[in-house]
Amino acid sequence: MKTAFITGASSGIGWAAAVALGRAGFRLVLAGRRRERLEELARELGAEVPTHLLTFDVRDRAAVEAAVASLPAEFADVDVLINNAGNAHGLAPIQQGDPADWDAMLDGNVKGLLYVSRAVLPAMTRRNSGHIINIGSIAGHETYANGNVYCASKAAVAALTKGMRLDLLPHHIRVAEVNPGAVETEFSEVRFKGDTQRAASVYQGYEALRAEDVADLLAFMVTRPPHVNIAEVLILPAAQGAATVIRKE
Ligand code: NDP
Ligand code: 8X3
Repeated sequence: MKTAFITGASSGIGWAAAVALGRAGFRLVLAGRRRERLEELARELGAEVPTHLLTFDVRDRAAVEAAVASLPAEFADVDVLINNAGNAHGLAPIQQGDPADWDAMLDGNVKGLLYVSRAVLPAMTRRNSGHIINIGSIAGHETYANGNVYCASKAAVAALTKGMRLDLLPHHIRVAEVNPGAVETEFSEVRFKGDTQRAASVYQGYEALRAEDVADLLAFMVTRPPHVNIAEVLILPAAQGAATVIRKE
């Protein structure tokens, strides 16, 4: 049984990825800050999917290192790492941006991904085997008005994915990036700081992706034979043409 480590498993894409990879026969390390959500997910997965829960903030390097070091032997040899934890905080012109939001995005989406990868990688390089999927975004490839720092954080994920793929090539570690468009999750609730009406309006008038749509893709990618790396995927709702171009009914 292979082991998959999923960050941001307490919600949205990460949660759905856990369900899809559990069904595909993986043992799962599930990480997030909200312990009770991870426990609920483990219950939903049931006894047939072995799970180990890790509660930490990806921005806290010492906590990341301690959590990964604490993995029991049967979960320590991570085969698949899905760097999914992340969020947008705010949507404002740069001149009105809140530096606390900038810190949250750059520290979480960029440095958090680095901290988790750095902590997990020895288990892969030692075995010359592994598969890392970074969850980027259409926003990392197309900067839109007011998206400034979130877009920059995801552009960094795109650059890091390419850098990691090159550096880890000698170790037979596949590195890939999945770039979703609009997915209806808690993402907009977080971006708009709990304004549920504003968050809901993001997904009104068209059919957004469901987290399960992205999870299906992730399950497909991680079950390809070892010589195949689906290196970069843009996955959009059929109604989305570009980051801010959506056909609404
Ligand atoms: P959700 O808000 O539903 O989930 C975000 C997840 O990330 C949660 O499980 C949250 O867990 C975790 N997380 C956030 N910050 C931290 C942190 N500092 N430390 C640890 N865990 C953290 O959003 P999505 O599922 O939509 O987002 C998942 C990824 O997909 C993100 O990287 C996002 O940028 C990306 N994405 C989303 C799109 C969308 O339209 N929804 C489109 C393109 C990309 P907890 O709060 O428990 O810590
Ligand atoms: C999330 C999608 O378009 O809101 O990454 O930036 S978008």
